[in-house]
Amino acid sequence: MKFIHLADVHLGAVPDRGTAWSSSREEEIWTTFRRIIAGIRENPVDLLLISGDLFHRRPLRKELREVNSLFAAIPETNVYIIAGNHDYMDGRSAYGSFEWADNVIFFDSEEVMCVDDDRVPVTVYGLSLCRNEVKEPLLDGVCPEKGEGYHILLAHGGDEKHVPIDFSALASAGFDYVALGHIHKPKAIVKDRIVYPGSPEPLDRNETGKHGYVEGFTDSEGNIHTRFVPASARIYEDITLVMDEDTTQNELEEKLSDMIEEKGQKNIYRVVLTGQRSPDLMLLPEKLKGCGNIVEIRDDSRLMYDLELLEKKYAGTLVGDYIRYFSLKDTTEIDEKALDYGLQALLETSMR
Ligand SMILES: [Mn+2]
Repeated sequence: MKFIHLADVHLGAVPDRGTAWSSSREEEIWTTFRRIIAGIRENPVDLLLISGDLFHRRPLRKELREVNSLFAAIPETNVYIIAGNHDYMDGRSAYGSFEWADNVIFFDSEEVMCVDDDRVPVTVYGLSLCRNEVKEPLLDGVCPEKGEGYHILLAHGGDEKHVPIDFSALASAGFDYVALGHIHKPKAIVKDRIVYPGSPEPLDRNETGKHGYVEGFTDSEGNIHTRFVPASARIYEDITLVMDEDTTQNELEEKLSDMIEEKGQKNIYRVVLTGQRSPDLMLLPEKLKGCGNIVEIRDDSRLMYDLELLEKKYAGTLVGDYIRYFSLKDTTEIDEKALDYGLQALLETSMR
């Protein structure tokens, strides 16, 4: 028995609105989904499990027709779908009245329903979210019926506002596999047993690292094994640039361009500036954005002042008092920034 487990595809999402690459990202979410289905067409699996948030919001009828035609093109695979908190199934949802292809099973209720697969010895259990917030622990007490074959549960949530889950209870409930959705980074709660595949495409800058889906198969002894398959067109990654007293703007731009070339021009980066920089550095953080797809520049660097020396030199003046004020208290990150910026402003005016 073989299956593919997808979740949180978020068709219709527009990541990084306002950036040059945003509309490409909107298309890539669809393209990657189509590519995964095309892969199943070439190498059929028994089950395709879609654990919620296939769509970023309530799907339109034309979007359902589109995905349904993709599913109809993989008739050897039975497709099981639940709704998540983004594409939740309420009275106004196009999910409600839609007529799916013969190989598609949509779970339309917030109560757990179960379906015996018509081709492989599997019983699939599933429940949809019918609201965007569900604080009730809907999975508490849920367990498989007695019977032969594999018992697979599809569910969406796992945080406080979206079906809180007691994972240790779920682990001992008796399911052979729990196909979860909602968390966008891939995560196995219990290896090969309780798994979040993550979203096939990352949707924002915090979703760094590999994205894809999970492939499952049974071995000769009948045990289920899973494997994460990377599938995204791009990834988000953080780049840290460490500065020292000799660093110049030009050097930063060259270093950043080199790193982006090495890591991939297509990927999307968040750049963090760290280290200590000279008060004489002409730093233009926004200009660094020209080096690639850069969604954010964060400046965590500190100005390099010899505080002891300055405090002595400017003793009895505003500059000296300013340094003294900070040296007498327990400084937070914000204090450090205030000290840097304040000192820079004071020194610039006192040098006139
Ligand atoms: Mn979700």
